[in-house]
Amino acid sequence: GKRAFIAGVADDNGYGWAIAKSLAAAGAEILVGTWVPALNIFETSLRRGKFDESRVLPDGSLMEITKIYPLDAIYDKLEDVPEDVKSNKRYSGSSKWTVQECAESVKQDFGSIDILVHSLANGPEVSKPLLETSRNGSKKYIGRKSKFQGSKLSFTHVGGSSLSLTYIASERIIPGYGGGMSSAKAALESDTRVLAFEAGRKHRIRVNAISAGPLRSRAAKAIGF
Ligand code: ZID
Repeated sequence: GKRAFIAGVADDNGYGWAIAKSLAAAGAEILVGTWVPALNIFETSLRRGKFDESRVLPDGSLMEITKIYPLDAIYDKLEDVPEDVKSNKRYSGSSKWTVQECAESVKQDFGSIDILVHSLANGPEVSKPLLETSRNGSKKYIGRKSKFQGSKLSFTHVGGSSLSLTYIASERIIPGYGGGMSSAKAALESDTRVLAFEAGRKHRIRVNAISAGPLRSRAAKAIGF
């Protein structure tokens, strides 16, 4: 079977969870990356059976998550993490949650993965129109998207597939899709093409993005969609 790492699962409402379920139903082993501040509640809820109903697969069995990794995709490596974040009590209880460390942990634990899903969302200024978005706000979002895709999560030696979620606001004006998220999706789509070319030639890894339809996830509620 294939092994999938899905970044961006912290409840059972988002795309990450739904994709994890589909992959599990198709026989894949599921690893997830969960935003550090959301890790505790996600693990607790999972343990207490809060998601059991939504864990049911078409064959009646429950989706198993082999391992949950703490992740904050804003940071590439430990040196990038500011002191106040390191010592923040929402972060200090976990370790190895930068992109690079997380990738290393997965490699140590499992050797390699076959499928990488990027299902992260969190623009710091999402509710602001682009006109009022700070350079920092949009830069943060863009950086995160492309960095994660380009990260060195170790794929199976040859082959493998990476998937991101995008939105048509990259190409057309969708009022309310603010905070530089439209720019981030445009960058993501461009990165997807370039990375598909580069990683395809170099490692035979496929890089794709799906333009998603509306889903009332936590992130979608935050922007009032
Ligand atoms: P979600 O909140 O379920 O998932 C986002 C996850 O990212 C959460 O688990 C967060 O904890 C996690 N996260 C945030 N910041 C970080 C971080 N720094 N490090 C690690 N994890 C972090 O939301 P979702 O499932 O909606 O989002 C998943 C992907 O789908 C995102 O890339 C979205 O942009 C994309 N997407 C979602 C929708 C939607 O409707 N939910 C649409 C298009 C794309 C969309 O907005 N019509 C209107 C709107 C839309 C489509 C059609």
